[in-house]
Amino acid sequence: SSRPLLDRLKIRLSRLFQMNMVGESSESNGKVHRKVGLVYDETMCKHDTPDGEAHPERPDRIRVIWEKLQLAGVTQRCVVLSGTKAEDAHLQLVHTKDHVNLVKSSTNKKDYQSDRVASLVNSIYLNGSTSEAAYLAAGSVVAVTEKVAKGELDSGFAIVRPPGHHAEADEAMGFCFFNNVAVAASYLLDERPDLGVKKILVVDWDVHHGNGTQKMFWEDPRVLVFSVHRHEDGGFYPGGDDGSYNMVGEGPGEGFNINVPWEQGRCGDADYLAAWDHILIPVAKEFNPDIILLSAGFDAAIGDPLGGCRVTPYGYSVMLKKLMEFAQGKIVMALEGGYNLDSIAKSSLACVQVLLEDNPIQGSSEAIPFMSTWRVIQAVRKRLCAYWPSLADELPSKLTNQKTPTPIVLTSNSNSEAKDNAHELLDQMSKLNIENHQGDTKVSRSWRSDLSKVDVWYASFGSNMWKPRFLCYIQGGQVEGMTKPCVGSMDKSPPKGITWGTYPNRLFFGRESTNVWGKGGVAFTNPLTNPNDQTHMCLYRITLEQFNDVLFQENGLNVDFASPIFGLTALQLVEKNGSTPLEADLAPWYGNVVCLGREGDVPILTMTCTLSVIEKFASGEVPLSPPAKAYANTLIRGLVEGGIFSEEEAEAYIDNAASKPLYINGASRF
Ligand code: Q9C
Ligand code: ZN
Repeated sequence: SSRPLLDRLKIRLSRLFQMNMVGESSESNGKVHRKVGLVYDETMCKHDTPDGEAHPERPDRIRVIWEKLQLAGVTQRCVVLSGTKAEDAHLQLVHTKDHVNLVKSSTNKKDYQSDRVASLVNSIYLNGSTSEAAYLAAGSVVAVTEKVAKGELDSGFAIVRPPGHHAEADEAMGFCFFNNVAVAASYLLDERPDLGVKKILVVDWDVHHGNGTQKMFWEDPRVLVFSVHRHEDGGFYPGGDDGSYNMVGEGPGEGFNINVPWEQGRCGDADYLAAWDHILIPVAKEFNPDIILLSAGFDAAIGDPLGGCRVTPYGYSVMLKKLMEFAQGKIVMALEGGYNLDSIAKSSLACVQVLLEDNPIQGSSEAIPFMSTWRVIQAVRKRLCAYWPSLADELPSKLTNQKTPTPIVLTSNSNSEAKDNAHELLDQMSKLNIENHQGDTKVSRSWRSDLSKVDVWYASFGSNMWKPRFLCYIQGGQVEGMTKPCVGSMDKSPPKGITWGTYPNRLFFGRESTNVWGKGGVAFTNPLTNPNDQTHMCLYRITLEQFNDVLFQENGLNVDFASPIFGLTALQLVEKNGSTPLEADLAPWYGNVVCLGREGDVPILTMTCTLSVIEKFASGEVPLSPPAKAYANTLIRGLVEGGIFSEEEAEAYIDNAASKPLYINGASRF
């Protein structure tokens, strides 16, 4: 394993220590603990990319979860099971014989490729251990499910990979080979009538739609499949109409398939809990399942590089707690996706603590759902109320009016006063600037007014993550650590929104000194993505006009330019191509605007160096250099005050970014 030695030692020590502790406490305090099963088997780590290329669905995913549970001392309080291989007959309850045989015999990429080229392009890789891992993943979920159904265990968590919910009857896709949860559900219903399970609720909170599971139980009223996922009108993986709320099942299964398709990313605890309170929980009460199988992907977690959502460990724990009220708490969690190692470990621990009925972890849900969330919830309720009468009531407007706006592009400037102020300021500025001719001012006036009508999210990864520092670029001024003040933007209105995101880009520090911070390297991010890399960014919603003023200041320019450095044409280009190099002499530092995605209609833009400069950093022609203390502290303050990291974690994050060499990677998107 690639875990640092220190971690392994810590685990050893805590294991020794906790063995004694548990021996004493479980007898002395007399509290009856719930029996929670955990499946973990290192063999499932052997499934990997054939030639060691980086991939988000990587072996360490299950290792970090297991180590987190060990370090927290919960594994000693659970029943730990090693992996069990699935039986072909059980796999064939939901898969075709051909598919099972294909996975069984697929010992290398070529074998598989020759048979099913199409499958390979649909987000699948395999090596000589894939088949074994896939059999273990499915068989382990079956084994723990059987034990929970029998009552040998109260609940369980199968920490397995490869994941399962995208796998269809005759197709591997989305990193999945066998549909682990579907196999387990069918096993109970078809093979074990003696256990008395007649109704199964499948809850799929993986950020992706559980297309495989949906299809397998499409006409089956014994299995109620509920999936909440990013959908974006079919634009988010696995895409198409399958994940829409109109897909309710057919024949006897009509009404027994429920999709909650988010229209946007950034959904967090508030959005998920709203879906729970106003869809899943009322339906679960009516359905009254005998057992719950949870497709527990943690890729809707905050910081996930693929998901782009913001569910916290606390949010997951509350969602799970609410499910514990059903089926006498008989819940089997099976890991699906989840690609931020830290997030999946923390979220898994929070969930196991719920299964153990430990004191709930601390957290708060101050945030309120997006407008789009209420829109989706109301649409789902309307579509399904014929089958589930508890969804028929209209939601109180007191509730649905409490919402954060869904981002949209401003098509007209509603704030004409602000505009006039900006003009006034501009006039004053131009009077002060002798080089700014009358004619230029006119041009300037119109570009500013045009760009003030367009909103963007400016994603910052350097000192601007600290809000007071970023505000210097808007309002002018100077904060601790800066050697000179900023002039600020023409339009001094504060950002209309602030949020955080994590992107698969490499953060690094380079160049020797700057005007504003003095000696030391400053932050850049590689415009090329790599799933192993992560840059945390603080997003500010500002106008494109303000974005230009930030760009001017970042590049040491005055803000009284006659034309924008990044106008509407450049914006169109960047949205199409991903990045746009700016005029090289004008913007020597942050001369590359990169589009990281969109939130609703609003593009997310960051500024970094160009690829040719990246090459110079990688070759050593331009130096990489660690940030000076004052500069690093500003980043740390931003990350801590933004709630992304503790101080120690933030320090480690910066240290890591400052000390790793920079490699030029191929661009890759998963
Ligand atoms: N543009 C699970 O989370 N992404 N699978 C493909 C193609 C595949 C995720 C993107 C994501 C699969 C289990
Ligand atoms: Zn997923």
